[in-house]
Amino acid sequence: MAFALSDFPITRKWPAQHPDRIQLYSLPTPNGVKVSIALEELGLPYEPHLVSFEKNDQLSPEFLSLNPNNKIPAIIDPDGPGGKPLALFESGAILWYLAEKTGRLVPRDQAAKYETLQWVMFQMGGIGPMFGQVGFFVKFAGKDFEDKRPRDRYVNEAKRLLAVLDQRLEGRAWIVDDYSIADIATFPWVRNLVGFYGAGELVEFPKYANVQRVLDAFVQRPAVKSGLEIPKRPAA
Ligand SMILES: N[C@@H](CCC(=O)N[C@@H](CS)C(=O)NCC(=O)O)C(=O)O
Repeated sequence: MAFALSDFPITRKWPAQHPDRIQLYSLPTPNGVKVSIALEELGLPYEPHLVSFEKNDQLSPEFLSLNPNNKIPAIIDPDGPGGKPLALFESGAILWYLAEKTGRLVPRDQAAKYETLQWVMFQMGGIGPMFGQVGFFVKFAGKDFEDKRPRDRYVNEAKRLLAVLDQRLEGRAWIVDDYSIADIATFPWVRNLVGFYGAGELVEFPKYANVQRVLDAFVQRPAVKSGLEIPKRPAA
Protein backbone atom coordinates (compact mmCIF):
# COMPACT_ATOMS: atom_id res chain seq x y z
CA MET A 1 0.00 0.00 0.00
CA ALA A 2 1.35 3.41 -0.97
CA PHE A 3 1.50 6.09 1.74
CA ALA A 4 1.34 9.78 0.98
CA LEU A 5 2.48 12.62 3.18
CA SER A 6 -1.14 13.81 3.30
CA ASP A 7 -2.00 10.62 5.22
CA PHE A 8 -0.26 12.22 8.22
CA PRO A 9 -2.73 14.49 10.07
CA ILE A 10 0.09 16.87 11.05
CA THR A 11 0.24 18.01 7.40
CA ARG A 12 -3.26 19.50 7.77
CA LYS A 13 -1.95 22.12 10.20
CA TRP A 14 1.46 22.43 8.54
CA PRO A 15 0.87 21.75 4.81
CA ALA A 16 3.89 20.61 2.84
CA GLN A 17 4.92 22.93 0.02
CA HIS A 18 7.54 20.37 -0.99
CA PRO A 19 6.14 16.92 -0.15
CA ASP A 20 9.28 15.28 -1.55
CA ARG A 21 11.43 16.89 1.16
CA ILE A 22 11.94 15.93 4.79
CA GLN A 23 9.35 17.76 6.87
CA LEU A 24 10.77 19.26 10.07
CA TYR A 25 8.44 20.40 12.88
CA SER A 26 10.51 22.39 15.29
CA LEU A 27 11.57 25.59 17.02
CA PRO A 28 15.16 26.83 17.47
CA THR A 29 15.62 25.49 21.03
CA PRO A 30 18.63 23.35 22.04
CA ASN A 31 16.72 20.16 21.15
CA GLY A 32 15.18 21.62 18.01
CA VAL A 33 18.41 22.92 16.51
CA LYS A 34 20.11 19.54 16.77
CA VAL A 35 18.01 18.43 13.81
CA SER A 36 18.22 21.63 11.75
CA ILE A 37 22.02 21.67 12.26
CA ALA A 38 22.29 18.01 11.19
CA LEU A 39 20.12 18.66 8.13
CA GLU A 40 22.22 21.71 7.22
CA GLU A 41 25.45 19.73 7.68
CA LEU A 42 24.13 16.92 5.49
CA GLY A 43 22.70 19.21 2.82
CA LEU A 44 19.51 17.16 2.69
CA PRO A 45 16.51 18.98 1.20
CA TYR A 46 14.00 19.73 3.95
CA GLU A 47 11.06 21.94 4.75
CA PRO A 48 10.98 23.50 8.23
CA HIS A 49 7.68 24.24 9.99
CA LEU A 50 7.53 26.41 13.09
CA VAL A 51 5.80 24.90 16.11
CA SER A 52 4.89 27.89 18.25
CA PHE A 53 4.90 27.35 22.02
CA GLU A 54 3.17 30.72 22.42
CA LYS A 55 0.23 29.23 20.54
CA ASN A 56 0.63 25.83 22.25
CA ASP A 57 1.00 24.25 18.82
CA GLN A 58 2.78 21.30 20.44
CA LEU A 59 -0.51 20.41 22.18
CA SER A 60 -2.62 20.54 19.02
CA PRO A 61 -4.21 17.25 17.89
CA GLU A 62 -2.27 17.50 14.62
CA PHE A 63 1.09 17.72 16.39
CA LEU A 64 0.14 15.03 18.91
CA SER A 65 -0.73 12.72 16.03
CA LEU A 66 2.99 12.68 15.22
CA ASN A 67 4.44 13.04 18.71
CA PRO A 68 2.12 12.04 21.56
CA ASN A 69 4.82 13.38 23.92
CA ASN A 70 4.09 16.97 22.74
CA LYS A 71 7.70 17.96 22.23
CA ILE A 72 9.73 19.25 19.32
CA PRO A 73 11.62 18.26 17.22
CA ALA A 74 9.79 15.78 15.00
CA ILE A 75 10.17 14.87 11.35
CA ILE A 76 8.55 13.01 8.50
CA ASP A 77 10.87 11.68 5.86
CA PRO A 78 8.76 10.97 2.76
CA ASP A 79 11.56 8.71 1.55
CA GLY A 80 12.07 6.53 4.63
CA PRO A 81 13.09 2.87 4.80
CA GLY A 82 11.67 0.90 1.89
CA GLY A 83 10.81 4.17 0.16
CA LYS A 84 7.89 4.71 2.58
CA PRO A 85 7.35 7.84 4.67
CA LEU A 86 8.81 7.61 8.18
CA ALA A 87 7.64 9.78 11.08
CA LEU A 88 10.00 10.19 14.03
CA PHE A 89 10.24 12.12 17.27
CA GLU A 90 13.02 12.33 19.93
CA SER A 91 16.03 14.32 18.74
CA GLY A 92 18.50 11.50 19.47
CA ALA A 93 16.51 9.04 17.36
CA ILE A 94 16.22 11.59 14.55
CA LEU A 95 19.98 12.28 14.59
CA TRP A 96 20.71 8.58 14.52
CA TYR A 97 18.27 8.05 11.67
CA LEU A 98 19.73 10.87 9.56
CA ALA A 99 23.27 9.60 10.17
CA GLU A 100 22.31 6.04 9.16
CA LYS A 101 20.34 7.24 6.15
CA THR A 102 23.32 9.14 4.77
CA GLY A 103 26.24 7.22 6.28
CA ARG A 104 27.60 10.56 7.47
CA LEU A 105 28.18 12.31 10.81
CA VAL A 106 28.85 8.90 12.32
CA PRO A 107 32.02 6.80 12.01
CA ARG A 108 32.02 3.77 9.69
CA ASP A 109 34.00 1.71 12.17
CA GLN A 110 31.51 -0.31 14.24
CA ALA A 111 33.17 0.26 17.61
CA ALA A 112 33.45 4.01 17.01
CA LYS A 113 29.83 4.02 15.86
CA TYR A 114 28.63 2.60 19.19
CA GLU A 115 30.92 5.00 21.00
CA THR A 116 29.11 7.81 19.17
CA LEU A 117 25.75 6.38 20.22
CA GLN A 118 27.00 6.22 23.79
CA TRP A 119 27.81 9.95 23.81
CA VAL A 120 24.50 10.80 22.15
CA MET A 121 22.81 8.91 25.01
CA PHE A 122 24.99 10.75 27.53
CA GLN A 123 23.57 13.97 26.14
CA MET A 124 19.99 12.70 25.92
CA GLY A 125 19.89 11.23 29.44
CA GLY A 126 22.26 13.61 31.23
CA ILE A 127 23.21 16.92 29.68
CA GLY A 128 19.80 17.75 28.15
CA PRO A 129 17.57 17.03 31.15
CA MET A 130 20.01 18.39 33.76
CA PHE A 131 20.96 21.59 31.93
CA GLY A 132 17.24 22.06 31.24
CA GLN A 133 16.58 21.97 35.00
CA VAL A 134 19.34 24.53 35.55
CA GLY A 135 17.50 26.71 33.01
CA PHE A 136 14.26 26.36 34.96
CA PHE A 137 15.89 27.36 38.27
CA VAL A 138 18.10 30.13 36.86
CA LYS A 139 16.19 31.66 33.96
CA PHE A 140 12.54 30.67 34.26
CA ALA A 141 9.91 30.36 37.04
CA GLY A 142 12.23 28.53 39.46
CA LYS A 143 14.57 31.52 39.73
CA ASP A 144 12.17 33.18 42.18
CA PHE A 145 12.11 30.21 44.57
CA GLU A 146 13.65 31.24 47.86
CA ASP A 147 14.98 27.78 48.63
CA LYS A 148 18.11 27.43 46.47
CA ARG A 149 18.65 23.73 47.22
CA PRO A 150 16.83 22.47 44.09
CA ARG A 151 18.80 24.92 41.94
CA ASP A 152 22.08 23.88 43.55
CA ARG A 153 21.32 20.21 43.04
CA TYR A 154 21.04 20.74 39.27
CA VAL A 155 23.94 23.19 39.13
CA ASN A 156 26.15 20.60 40.84
CA GLU A 157 24.99 17.90 38.45
CA ALA A 158 25.66 20.22 35.48
CA LYS A 159 29.19 20.83 36.81
CA ARG A 160 29.77 17.12 37.17
CA LEU A 161 28.60 16.49 33.58
CA LEU A 162 30.76 19.34 32.28
CA ALA A 163 33.76 17.81 34.04
CA VAL A 164 33.05 14.43 32.38
CA LEU A 165 32.78 16.12 28.98
CA ASP A 166 35.88 18.22 29.61
CA GLN A 167 37.92 15.16 30.46
CA ARG A 168 36.65 13.39 27.35
CA LEU A 169 37.70 16.35 25.17
CA GLU A 170 41.25 16.48 26.52
CA GLY A 171 43.49 16.16 23.46
CA ARG A 172 40.51 15.69 21.14
CA ALA A 173 39.03 17.99 18.50
CA TRP A 174 35.53 16.48 18.86
CA ILE A 175 33.75 14.05 21.18
CA VAL A 176 34.51 10.93 19.14
CA ASP A 177 37.02 11.14 16.25
CA ASP A 178 35.63 13.29 13.49
CA TYR A 179 32.81 15.75 14.05
CA SER A 180 29.63 13.69 14.58
CA ILE A 181 26.06 13.66 15.80
CA ALA A 182 27.46 13.39 19.35
CA ASP A 183 28.77 16.96 18.97
CA ILE A 184 25.55 18.12 17.32
CA ALA A 185 23.55 16.68 20.23
CA THR A 186 25.76 18.18 22.91
CA PHE A 187 27.00 21.64 22.01
CA PRO A 188 23.65 23.39 21.46
CA TRP A 189 22.98 22.58 25.13
CA VAL A 190 26.35 23.85 26.32
CA ARG A 191 25.83 27.03 24.31
CA ASN A 192 22.40 27.49 25.85
CA LEU A 193 23.61 26.89 29.40
CA VAL A 194 26.18 29.67 29.26
CA GLY A 195 24.31 31.86 26.74
CA PHE A 196 20.53 32.02 27.01
CA TYR A 197 20.31 30.57 30.55
CA GLY A 198 23.16 32.78 31.74
CA ALA A 199 24.41 30.06 34.09
CA GLY A 200 28.09 30.29 33.10
CA GLU A 201 29.20 31.82 36.39
CA LEU A 202 27.13 29.44 38.53
CA VAL A 203 28.60 26.37 36.84
CA GLU A 204 32.11 27.93 36.83
CA PHE A 205 32.34 27.48 33.10
CA PRO A 206 35.93 28.82 32.67
CA LYS A 207 37.10 25.69 34.54
CA TYR A 208 36.14 23.58 31.51
CA ALA A 209 38.66 24.83 28.97
CA ASN A 210 38.28 21.87 26.61
CA VAL A 211 34.51 22.30 26.51
CA GLN A 212 34.94 26.02 25.79
CA ARG A 213 37.45 25.28 23.01
CA VAL A 214 35.17 22.78 21.26
CA LEU A 215 32.10 24.98 21.74
CA ASP A 216 34.02 27.80 20.00
CA ALA A 217 34.84 25.51 17.06
CA PHE A 218 31.26 24.24 16.92
CA VAL A 219 29.62 27.66 16.65
CA GLN A 220 32.04 28.67 13.89
CA ARG A 221 30.70 25.99 11.53
CA PRO A 222 28.51 27.51 8.77
CA ALA A 223 25.89 24.75 9.12
CA VAL A 224 25.68 25.42 12.86
CA LYS A 225 25.26 29.15 12.29
CA SER A 226 22.37 28.59 9.89
CA GLY A 227 20.83 25.64 11.78
CA LEU A 228 20.63 27.73 14.96
CA GLU A 229 18.13 30.04 13.23
CA ILE A 230 15.82 27.34 11.75
CA PRO A 231 12.84 27.40 11.75
CA LYS A 232 12.80 31.19 11.77
CA ARG A 233 10.93 32.64 14.73
CA PRO A 234 8.37 35.32 13.80
CA ALA A 235 9.66 38.87 14.31
CA ALA A 236 8.81 40.06 17.86
N1 LIG B 1 13.89 14.17 24.71
C1 LIG B 1 13.24 15.07 23.80
C2 LIG B 1 13.05 16.40 24.51
C3 LIG B 1 12.42 17.42 23.60
C4 LIG B 1 12.04 18.68 24.37
O1 LIG B 1 12.14 18.76 25.61
N2 LIG B 1 11.57 19.67 23.64
C5 LIG B 1 11.10 20.89 24.27
C6 LIG B 1 11.80 22.10 23.64
S1 LIG B 1 13.55 22.04 23.86
C7 LIG B 1 9.61 21.02 24.03
O2 LIG B 1 9.14 20.69 22.96
N3 LIG B 1 8.84 21.53 25.00
C8 LIG B 1 7.43 21.77 24.82
C9 LIG B 1 6.58 21.28 25.94
O3 LIG B 1 7.11 20.63 26.86
O4 LIG B 1 5.38 21.56 25.92
C10 LIG B 1 14.11 15.25 22.55
O5 LIG B 1 15.34 15.28 22.70
O6 LIG B 1 13.56 15.35 21.45
